[in-house]
Amino acid sequence: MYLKNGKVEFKGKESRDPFSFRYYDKNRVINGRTMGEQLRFAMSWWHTVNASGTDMFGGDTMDKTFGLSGMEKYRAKADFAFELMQKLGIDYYCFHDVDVAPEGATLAESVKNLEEMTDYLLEKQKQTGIRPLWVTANMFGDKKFMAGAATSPEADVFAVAAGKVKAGIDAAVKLGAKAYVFWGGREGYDTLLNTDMALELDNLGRFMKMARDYGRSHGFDGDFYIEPKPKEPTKHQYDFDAATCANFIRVNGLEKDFRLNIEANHATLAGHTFQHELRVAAVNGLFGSIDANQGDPLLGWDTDQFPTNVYDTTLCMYEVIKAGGFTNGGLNFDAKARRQSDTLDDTVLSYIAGMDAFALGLIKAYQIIEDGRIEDFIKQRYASYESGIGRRIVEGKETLETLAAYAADLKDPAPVSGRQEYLEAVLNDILFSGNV
Ligand code: XUL
Ligand code: CO
Repeated sequence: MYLKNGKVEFKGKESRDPFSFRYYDKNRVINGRTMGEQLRFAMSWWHTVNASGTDMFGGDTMDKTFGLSGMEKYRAKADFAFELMQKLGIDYYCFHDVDVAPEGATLAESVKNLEEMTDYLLEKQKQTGIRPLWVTANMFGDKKFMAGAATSPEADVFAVAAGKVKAGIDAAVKLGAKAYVFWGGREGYDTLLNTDMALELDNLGRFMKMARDYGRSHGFDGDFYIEPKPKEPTKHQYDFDAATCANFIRVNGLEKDFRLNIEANHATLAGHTFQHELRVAAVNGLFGSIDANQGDPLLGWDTDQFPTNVYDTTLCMYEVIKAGGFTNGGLNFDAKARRQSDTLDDTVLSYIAGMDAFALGLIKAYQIIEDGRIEDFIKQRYASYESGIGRRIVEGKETLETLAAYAADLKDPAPVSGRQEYLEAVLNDILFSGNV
């Protein structure tokens, strides 16, 4: 098995060794910063260490129990996770509370298990320098959360959820995580016949404010992220997409502390491109982090596949560069090897595929900028706002009356061609020719 045989090395694009990187050269400097710093890859604990190939029609195809049970099993999983990250040269990991420690019969027991396991993780972090990118709490798996957590109709469920988030923020501080994630889970509804939407939304806002206030008064100085998703598990999720979340964040006055964690497969489920969601986050000043994966356009659900589409990774990294790069965020592979990719070698090969696709995307994104044809076209397209009447509009110096007077005698003004096909050909040119 590959895991026994050393690290995955960069061997260049001519390499035919499947256990090598062809594009990801962690220490290569591009535009003043290393690939490693710019991509900030993270391992998702739930898919990598726990998911075992189960689908709606069949059970596990992989055994990730290491033949153990109880806390021993969780320690073995942690050993596996850190070994894998070291082999791949990944410096960050992301986890839900229940990924790393077993749930107890009560909140207090679960928190005790989590504290015991985070002691263990802290030791492993000290040995390796690896640390969490972000932490979250699973508030969707257990039956008590079947109608939501912060949006549950039961106040006791709201209280248990609050306790889990408190423990999660404590874990983030203890392990040095710079971000805490809220993915909606079951924060949404299936039918208005049984739902008080106004109360649920207010409660969700109250919950986030409690989390912020606790975090800020207990040493958490990182980002809070909301991860948009339009549906699944509930029919209507309250965190539908980036624009919906931006509105929620502003309505609740959370914009100083909260940003967005954009997931590729969630974007496409919302009927958007991944690039669109990243741009919406950025123009609202809310770009934070990324869950890197891809869906299958012929399947209508969240397949969480490893990202291998270089067209998408390029446009993603273009958005990241334009947004100023990651600060506390990074690229978390919220992705799992397919049910038929059932060996540990497949897990390693999946990460190599995803990391190489993003490394190539980073290289190509800088080439788009250097090439200049696309950016120059956009600049030219909006040139009328740089002088004359356009400039006065942008500067807020015009009114409806002054513009009506200005436009009264204009002869049928029309915009110039958008040149979409030409620009798509330019993108192909950059992707499929030139150096890497
Ligand atoms: C679910 C999803 C989650 C979050 C963390 O679709 O993306 O794994 O990233 O709860
Ligand atoms: Co995700």
